[in-house]
Parts: sequence; structure tokens; C-alpha cells
Amino acid sequence: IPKVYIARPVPAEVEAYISQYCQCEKWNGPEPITRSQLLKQISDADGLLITGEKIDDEFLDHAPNLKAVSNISVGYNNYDLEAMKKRNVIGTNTPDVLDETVADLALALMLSTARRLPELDKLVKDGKWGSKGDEPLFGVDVHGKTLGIIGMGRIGESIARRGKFGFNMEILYHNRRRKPEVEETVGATYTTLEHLLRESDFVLLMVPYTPETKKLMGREQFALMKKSAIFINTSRGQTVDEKALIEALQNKEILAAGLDVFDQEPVAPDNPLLTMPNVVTLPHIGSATHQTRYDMAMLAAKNLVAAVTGSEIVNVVPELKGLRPLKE
Ligand code: 8YV
Repeated sequence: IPKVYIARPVPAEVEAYISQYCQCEKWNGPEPITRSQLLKQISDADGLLITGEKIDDEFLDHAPNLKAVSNISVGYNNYDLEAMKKRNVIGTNTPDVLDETVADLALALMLSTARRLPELDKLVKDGKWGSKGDEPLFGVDVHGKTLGIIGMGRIGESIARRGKFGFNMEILYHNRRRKPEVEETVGATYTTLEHLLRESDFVLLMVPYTPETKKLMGREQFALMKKSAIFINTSRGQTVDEKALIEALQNKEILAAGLDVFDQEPVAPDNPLLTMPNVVTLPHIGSATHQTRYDMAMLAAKNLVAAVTGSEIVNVVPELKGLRPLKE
């Protein structure tokens, strides 16, 4: 029977599901497993359950039997698609099940940044409430403002619905292609990136990380934003020129930023973003609820079992859809 390697902690029910169809192995050393430890474990694996590990030529050379890699994530920028294609290794991801949870977090980050929640929570806990009068506690409104969403995928749509129907916001969006259905259901307006940056009170980045979106937000883009605007990133850190963001904040070209993702993760302790009170920082928790991470792990397990047992695989990433499901 196929042999799979589970390379990150998953609920017992997920491992039990895989064990019905495959021979399972998994790391029992300290978490997280390092790349060099992982490379030693996969030499006879047919399938791999993972998140984030770079699946490139080096990795695949250590796994000659590998037929499928299953990400417990919707993002799959860790897949070197050309390396996987030439070895006929299928890659899957976990779309849909996390959309609402990530959208909730995106709105939480918008509200936290606009109303300065972490900074003011600390002020109360430090016993400084009342020390400066009311005005120093003021934030900015979210309701009725303009939300510009860069990347109108499934998660972008969930965010747009929250902004429109929850906070009566005006929704602008920029995307690789127009989505008339979203314009219809949410009343969102498609526009150019430049116009979105100039008009939005909140600029929210929700694109996948690809060669085309690398450093999509840079010096020029931040300079187009209103000085009263707030930047939110819930996509990937690499879609932002982080140096340009730091300078835009230091030069007051934008008001504030809410960041769930960073160019390097975990973020380096000397990163200037960590010293700015108008920057809210989170440790990449977009999908991090018990239920959603369970659903993602179970979906990734089902993707993996389908791939290594030759059944129909639902969530093959688009760029790898044409691959034959199994090596002879
Ligand atoms: C991941 C994410 O689950 O799904 C994605 O692409 O970024 C998150 O939901 C998280 O990075 C795993 O640790």
C-alpha cells in the first residue's frame, strides 16, 4: 500500500483517515522538523502531507518515489512547479475551507489597526489610562470608508462582503480579471491599481504569491496612497517591498499598517516594523482557528489519499492539473 509521510502535527482523526488507505509515518522529534531532518525521512514516501516546505529539485531528488505533495494551506508558493512537473509530482492545496476564517481575521486586523487596539490595550494595562486625556486615544472610523481590495479571489470576496454589508463600506477592487459576479452581489467596483491606491482609505492585499505579485506593493505604490490610509496585508509578506513599507510609515506617507505576514517569518526581532505603535503585527494566523485548521488538515489528507491511491483528486493546483495521477 502507498506510504505517506506526515510532516507536521495533525489531529488524530486526520491521521486515522489516512491510515485506512496508506502506511503512515511521521516525525516524532522536536517541532518544527528541520528541512535536513525531513529530507532524511522521505526517501521511500509516495505521498507527503506538509505546509510551506520548499518542494524543489533538491527536495524531490531525496524522494524518488514521490507521487503527490499535499499542502495544508491554500497558498502554494512553496511548490517549484517546474521541478514538480518534470517529475510528474502532483501538488494539492486546501481552498475554500478557510475563506471565512481568513476574512474574519482581515476585518479584525483592519479594526485593530484603525482603532489602535493593541496600543491602547497596553496603555490600560500599563496603568496610563486617563494620563493624557481623550484625544490621544482617538483612532479612525472604518464604517462608511472606502476599502480597496487587491486580489479578488474567494477570500477577497468574503472580505468584500464583510466590508460592504457589515460596515457599509465602498468596495473597490483590482484583480487579474474582472469579476462581474462580485460587482453584482457586493456592489464592488473594478478599477486600476493606481486608482484604487489613490482613493482607498484601507488598502488590503489578498493576492497569491507568484512571480507576478512579488513586491507588488513598493515605493511607488505606497506613495500613491492617501496619507490618512491604512495598509493591510493578509496575503504573503513577499508581495510587499518591506523596506518601502517601512520608509512609507517612517515618512508618514501612510497612516498605519496591519500585517499578518512578513517577508521573513518568524519576523526578525530587529525589524523596524516591530517598533512602530501604528503597526499592528500578527504571527500569520489568518486561518488559525481550531475548526478551520482541522478542516484544512482533513481536506489535505483527502487530497493526498486520492492522489496516492489513484482516485479523483479535487484540489490539484491549477498549474499541475494536467499531470498523470500516478507513476507506473
Ligand atoms: C496556512 C496560509 O495554513 O493557507 C495559507 O496559505 O497562509 C495559512 O492558512 C499557514 O501558513 C500554515 O501555517
